Amino acid sequence: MNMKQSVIIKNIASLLATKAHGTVRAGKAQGEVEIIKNAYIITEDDKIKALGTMDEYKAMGVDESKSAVIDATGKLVTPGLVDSHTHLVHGGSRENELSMKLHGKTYMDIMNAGGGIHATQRHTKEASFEELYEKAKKSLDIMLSYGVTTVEAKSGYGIEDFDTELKQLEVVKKLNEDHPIDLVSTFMPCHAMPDEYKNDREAFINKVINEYNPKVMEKGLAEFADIFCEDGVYTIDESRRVLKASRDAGFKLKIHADELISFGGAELSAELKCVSADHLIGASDEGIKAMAANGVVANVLPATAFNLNTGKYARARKMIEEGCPVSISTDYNPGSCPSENIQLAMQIASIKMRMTAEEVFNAATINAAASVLRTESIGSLEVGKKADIAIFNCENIDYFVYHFGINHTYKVIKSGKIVYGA
Ligand code: IZC
Ligand code: ZN
Repeated sequence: MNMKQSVIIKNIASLLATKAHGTVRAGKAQGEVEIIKNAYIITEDDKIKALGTMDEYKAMGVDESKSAVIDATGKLVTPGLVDSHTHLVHGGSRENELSMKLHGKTYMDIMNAGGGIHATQRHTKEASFEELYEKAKKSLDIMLSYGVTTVEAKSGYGIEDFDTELKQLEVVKKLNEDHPIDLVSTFMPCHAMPDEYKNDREAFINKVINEYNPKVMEKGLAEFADIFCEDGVYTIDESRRVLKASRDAGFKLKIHADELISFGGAELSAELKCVSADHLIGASDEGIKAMAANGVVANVLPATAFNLNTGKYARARKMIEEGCPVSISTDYNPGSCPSENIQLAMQIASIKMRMTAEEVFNAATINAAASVLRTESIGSLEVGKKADIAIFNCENIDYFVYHFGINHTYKVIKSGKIVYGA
């Protein structure tokens, strides 16, 4: 018989737990958490077995001899963080765009001049599978070091070059097998309009719908489909058509909506009942209301807003007030957010979007799990869920958000194994 693997974390200053069944948190509940002071948590194999106060722990008379025991005196323990929007797999980098930005060029100026996504497209095409794998693996190691245990990863740097799209998705698949972090895969060929289709946009869209979608589905390489719906990229009507067809092909839906201007992407996400709409910097009042009414997760990407440096941030307060569940992700990518640091994204959300520490933690855990349809297994610490646990070098969630720009992580446990800080 196999020995059961067990980790005991005890003397925890603050345990961010959920005794009731964890589910997406919207409105007032976005700001509600359950904190157990002087707590313990025990895992068995890949699951959470028990949690509670140290008084309860002592009364149980636990035999510690067969477990890895972690003393978490003075530490904060939370669910493993979920980064539900990244462009993880890509070739190269775009630091050459920094001085252009400093001289006043916008994201779209750079893209329209053949840089931006088009530059990364060239770098990703040139890179071998192994190069992409090694680069993305390094980023996953960094994410893990920040307390992240689940990451969504998109294709979208092959675009019309379908082999490169497949190469990206195959890298995600292999990393999901090899790396402790769990990956959720998203197919996003409509990330830019290829030059050669500029005068026949329908032809490219037909290709995506009729050729690419069925092939990716058949190979089982992606669970979600996404599109860059934005002025100068894909129109509302094009996005509607592509997303509907993607849904018919079997994909769950995400959308890059209202990142740069108010464009109607939030409204479209509600109309299509997308699982999440992401960015939303320019989302309208009507769009936010419609999203709330249709259960769309508002996945805000504060580090991108910071780096775009237009001074505008998604209106998280309005979203929470209207009842949208808000999640926070990095948007890690080589252009608009060259940073894997989800802790910084959470801190920017608090400072610039006025989200409380409670709202921020729900956003990066249970609501982020909702934006990848994983609330049944991850996103909260409760008995029976996956033992994905982050331990931070601070006593409470307020301190975590307040002391910004550093890495608070002490240890990370993924599926019951100590995978960082062992
Ligand atoms: O490479 O610029 N916004 N897609 C939409 C991105 C940013 C990624 C990039
Ligand atoms: Zn993105």
